[in-house]
Amino acid sequence: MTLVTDVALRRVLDSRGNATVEADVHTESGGFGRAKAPSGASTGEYEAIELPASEAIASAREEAVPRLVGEVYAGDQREVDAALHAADGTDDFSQIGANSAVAISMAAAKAGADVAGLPLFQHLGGTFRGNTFPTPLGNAIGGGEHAADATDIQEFLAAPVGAPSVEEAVFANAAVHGEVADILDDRGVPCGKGDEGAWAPSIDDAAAFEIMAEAVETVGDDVGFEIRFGLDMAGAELYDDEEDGYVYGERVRDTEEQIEYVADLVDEYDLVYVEDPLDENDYEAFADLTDRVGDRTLVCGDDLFVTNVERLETGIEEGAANSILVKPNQIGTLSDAVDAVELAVENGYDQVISHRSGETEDTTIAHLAVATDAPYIKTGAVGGERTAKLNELIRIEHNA
Ligand code: 2PG
Ligand code: MG
Repeated sequence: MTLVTDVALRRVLDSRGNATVEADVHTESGGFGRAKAPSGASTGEYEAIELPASEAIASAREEAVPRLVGEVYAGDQREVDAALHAADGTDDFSQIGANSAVAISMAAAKAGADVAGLPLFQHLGGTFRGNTFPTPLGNAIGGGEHAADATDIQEFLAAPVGAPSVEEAVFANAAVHGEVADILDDRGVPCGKGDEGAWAPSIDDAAAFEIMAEAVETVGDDVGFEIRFGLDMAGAELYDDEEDGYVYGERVRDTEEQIEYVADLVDEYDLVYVEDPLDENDYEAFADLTDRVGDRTLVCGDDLFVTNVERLETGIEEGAANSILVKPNQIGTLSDAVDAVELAVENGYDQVISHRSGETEDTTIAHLAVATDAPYIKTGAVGGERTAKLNELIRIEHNA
């Protein structure tokens, strides 16, 4: 392990054209790591705080860099992340920004891997990993906060559960994305893409379900393995306090109706995955739904858990959800993200490692998914910032 000798921070572009934080970590023995923070649009109320990039950089230069340079070893991730917490001094990274924190945390991990001469996933704990791979969830149709005038449900995700390799799975998702375009074209529906590269047509959710069902079946027949699909409903965005229910255009569903609706969808479309079907404050409703369909689908908490061990503990106690979405920038460091994974796994919850809607070419989450043996990774289907992770998974599979 070698001492951190320099931490450089700068503003770079993310996929939405917004400024984000890039961190470079250098070590005494010439190790180097570079990482960038992603950024959410449908952010959870309880996420760690992302500051404007310039502010986060200025604050981290003042508070964090002096606690890292000459003070911590790049290979000791816990020490690096503890220094970030100490520099910040709050419980939500509102002082240095979770965007600065996560960029430095991930860059230090890469520098540690560089010093050790290991691929990042091995450095992160995956020495015996690399033979099983996460199934990629590929966003093919989307709306909600990620695209205007499209579906109410935020993401319709292809899930190539029967794929024999990550390579075939990645190509299957791209094929589903392409098949959706053909179906939309046949129906004469023009459309652009949302923030994550999914098609964002002006159709209702019912039409999107039909199109997804057709697309996964057609591509599944073509490739000869099972492809199912799932959803990110981003329930906290659909939920309206004043309406006391989930708003779908003109229609409002109260909590009971929402649970019923989702349970019916799971059965009608054989959904393999349902993320945030309910509001981020409603553990009880999550528990009710999990009770009903948790034996046959993954009920995943994203805004519900925000990669936060305390919120996950509450969920476990209440039986809310059976899987957790893991986004390192929601909590600010890799150590915190891994703590959430470990607690999840100990309690029989599956972890799904995830991108954000605002992304960069950073590939850390591909390595985190392999390192933690995650059954799923959610990182889009097409678009350079998404394929950066997917292609990295293929390289890991090929030991390249
Ligand atoms: C989500 C994410 C990623 P955002 O809700 O799961 O798909 O979206 O990054 O906008 O929170
Ligand atoms: Mg989500």
